[in-house]
Amino acid sequence: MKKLVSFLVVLCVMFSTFAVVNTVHAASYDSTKKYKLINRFSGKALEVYEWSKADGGNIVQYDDLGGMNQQWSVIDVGEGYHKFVNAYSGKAMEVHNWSTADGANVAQWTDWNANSQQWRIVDLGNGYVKIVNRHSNKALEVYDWSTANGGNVVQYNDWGGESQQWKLVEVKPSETITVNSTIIVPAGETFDGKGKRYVANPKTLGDGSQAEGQKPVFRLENGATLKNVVLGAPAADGVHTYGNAVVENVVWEDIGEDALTIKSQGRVVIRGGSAQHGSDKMFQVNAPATFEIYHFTARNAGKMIRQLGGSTFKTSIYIDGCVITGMKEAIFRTDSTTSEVNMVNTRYSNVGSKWYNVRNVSESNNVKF
Ligand code: DGU
Ligand code: CA
Ligand code: CA
Repeated sequence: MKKLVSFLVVLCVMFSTFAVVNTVHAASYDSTKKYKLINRFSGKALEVYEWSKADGGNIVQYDDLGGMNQQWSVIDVGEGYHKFVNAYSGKAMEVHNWSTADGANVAQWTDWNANSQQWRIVDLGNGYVKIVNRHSNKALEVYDWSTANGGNVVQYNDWGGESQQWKLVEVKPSETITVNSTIIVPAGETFDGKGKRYVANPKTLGDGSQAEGQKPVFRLENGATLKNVVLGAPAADGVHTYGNAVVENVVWEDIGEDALTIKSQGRVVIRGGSAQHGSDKMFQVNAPATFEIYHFTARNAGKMIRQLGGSTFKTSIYIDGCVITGMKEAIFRTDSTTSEVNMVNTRYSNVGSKWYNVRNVSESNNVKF
């Protein structure tokens, strides 16, 4: 009898282990890809309603029309959670107002590293996942079994209904363009890549190795904006900026020699986007600059930011709402005693010494995981 009991105990432990393994198993999502989320019951797509860019803009379902407001970055933020960032607005999906109530609205808000903006993606083993909020522990659902366009998306007690099941489908770039000579974005103008992938011709621009002297795929003149671009491999010397520049929703699938270089003095702002797989540097600062990086995902490189070796000019760096993982050396390395960094609302892990030779550092609301 004793033997039978202990056998049963062992069996139970085995089964519960299996159950745990099954429910925590989740596919991995690439931060440089975009996904659409299709509801199982209605067949409709998760979207930001009426192309809102505002904090509080509602999240609903609609016919799958392929718009950027129906495309999402799915970003691993560590500790088993992800954030969902809308490709059009750059804002994060959240349960509004820290609610823990059934039926509470799900909308978008500026990503500030809140638990109400983080979600557990649980693979249901049937091609669908459920998406559970970190703060409330409630599931993302289409309210009241709606099959209508504009049907509201809310949180609800996780009861396993089909209106709480979602399929994540990768949205691939519509086209891959080989760039033979550097694309110049003139002063004050905007280049919108509309989600297309751009790759360097290795014979004319560079093969994306660590060889110096490669040419950039994009050159931004003073006041230019580059947006909605996917840089594929090889990415040669990435993006060069001359003066002020904005780089919005640009992803580097595979960093070339480096991802972006500040070539002359200015204010360079990066909003959203992601870069990964760099052998050494991601962002290179070769001139005095104010460098602001918002809601960017930086993965796997030697260092995220490097001020030109031996240079003593002042670089001011602001990092807000980013996810930074897998930097061998540091987030920022400089040889200048006047350069400074302020990092806020950011999640990071495995970033080497974090600040390498940086004398002026301030930080708030960051989480190391
Ligand atoms: O000796 O100046 O890699 O701008 C080092 C070089 C090096 C730069 C950098 C860049 O720091 O060429 O791409
Ligand atoms: Ca909603
Ligand atoms: Ca370079």
